[in-house]
Amino acid sequence: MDVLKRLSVSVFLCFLCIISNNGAEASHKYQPELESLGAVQVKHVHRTGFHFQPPKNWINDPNGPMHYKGVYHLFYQYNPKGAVWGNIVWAHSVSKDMINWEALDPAIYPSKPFDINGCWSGSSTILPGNKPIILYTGIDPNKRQVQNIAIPANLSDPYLRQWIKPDFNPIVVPAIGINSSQFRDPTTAWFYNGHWNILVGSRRKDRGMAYLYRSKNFKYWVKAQHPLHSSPNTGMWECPDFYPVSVNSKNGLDTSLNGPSVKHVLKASLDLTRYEFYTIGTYNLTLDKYNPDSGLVDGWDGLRYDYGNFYASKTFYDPIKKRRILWGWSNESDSQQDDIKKGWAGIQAIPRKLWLDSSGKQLVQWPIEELDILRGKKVEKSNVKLNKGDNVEVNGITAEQVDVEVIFSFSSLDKAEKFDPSWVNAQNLCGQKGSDVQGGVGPFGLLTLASENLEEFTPVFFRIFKAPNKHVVLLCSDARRSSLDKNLYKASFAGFVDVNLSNKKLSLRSLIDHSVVESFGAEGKTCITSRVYPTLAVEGNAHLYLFNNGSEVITVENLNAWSMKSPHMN
Ligand code: DQQ
Repeated sequence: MDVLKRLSVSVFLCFLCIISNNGAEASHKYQPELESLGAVQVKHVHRTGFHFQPPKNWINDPNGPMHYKGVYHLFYQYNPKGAVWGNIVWAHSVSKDMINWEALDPAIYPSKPFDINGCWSGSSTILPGNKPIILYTGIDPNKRQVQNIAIPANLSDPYLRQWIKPDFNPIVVPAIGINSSQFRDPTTAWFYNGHWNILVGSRRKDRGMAYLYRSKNFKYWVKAQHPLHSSPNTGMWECPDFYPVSVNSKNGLDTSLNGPSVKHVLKASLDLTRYEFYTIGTYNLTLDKYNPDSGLVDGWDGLRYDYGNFYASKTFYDPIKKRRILWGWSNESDSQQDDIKKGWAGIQAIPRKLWLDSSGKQLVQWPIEELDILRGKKVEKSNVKLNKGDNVEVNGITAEQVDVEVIFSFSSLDKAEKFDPSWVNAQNLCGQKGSDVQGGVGPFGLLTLASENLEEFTPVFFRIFKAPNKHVVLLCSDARRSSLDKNLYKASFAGFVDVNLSNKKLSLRSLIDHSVVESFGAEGKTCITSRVYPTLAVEGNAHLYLFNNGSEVITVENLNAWSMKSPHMN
């Protein structure tokens, strides 16, 4: 019976993996024949204007973001030799504002037995006395995943150009009983009761695990008896992140903080589906356990930072503006062959400030305020009525590189369609009820990256349903008609929005940047990033429209759109 049960769980997980792997290839597939194919030329047509990317080649996870002596540092997984995953090093860029970036030489690359087969993801911690330290996963000569540290060679260099890997590495190896190929991505350390603590992501059979390790001196680490948290049927937990959030302020908290007005967040990136989830809960210091709040679930039914192309994310505390900032990798949704032709793959989403919603039930995210420095020519609209079937163009902006904020309102919810309780999966619902399926209240929103005659467009829109005791709001970012190119992964990404509709308003902000549409619904309660590759709506031929396809008239109370300038990007 037990065997049967396990078999059916594995079949189910495999199935999940196939249907919902977020368009992303498993990121650790060694492909010696492809990984060092140098870029012949870099194709510019879909390169982003203001999102983080290097001049060429493959990138994935953001690693060890931090602030040090007036400089923001971003490290990231990078293949210096090609546009597919492989040859991974920690590339390094620095910035004064997290918008303009200067590339430095890679900070960490395979050079020692404890990382000779790869320098994989990890994080940074600022030790007392303002001393940064990096924790990362190295792949050793036996292909075991081990955890290492690296320290700056010169603390007086705010750019931290050089890193030393002490010979006493590795500092953590997979203990007996831990699968050595599923043991990686150490978190930022937090301090309490005389010890540093870190998590390492792993799995035992199908159970996702966040193993807990403790150290007094950052050199000798001991595994705690039990993991901080784990959950059945979730598979490998990559890139765990664990941090405190304030219950009564939007300010971020230093990772070691705890106390009565503090909740904790645990995030894991699920290798099986390439989706992330997070829970909010309580970190019990006596038992050294984390318990998600009741009603919050681990796994693919849980809450997500982003319901689209967004993975392997990492937060850090910015002491300058007292905020917690989230970085996430936005993977491509074209094919590997396309990436090789393009000569590049992967971008980082715009860094987001993140805080606990006043309900305590979810996080809220918003692009960092520094992004506003790129806002150029502005177009404004107000009090525009959208009847069913209306498309109204927003003229006068560069529609392929724009930041647009809209507030929509409606006078009544009476026409809202009935919600079927079997609609538990937002993405499936969006697939069923796309922007061209007429509704009651909605679909209404934006048609982004649209070609002139709407052969191509990526709609980002709301649809409101009536359930027995409440209204259900769906936010969709639907890539199905984003491109005439047939060989792309075109998902109808979607998430539900837990928002109070008593003021009969809904807001939407979209950051549109050539091949990415990054959207924030209801002031950052539900976020969706889509990667799209138009063939017509490119290079000056993209358009932006407002639309409504529901019988309830929608009013655009206010729209502000800014053509976005390009920063200095590596
Ligand atoms: N990417 C890294 C791993 C991590 C994965 C390798 C997540 O450390 O688990 O490039 O995308």
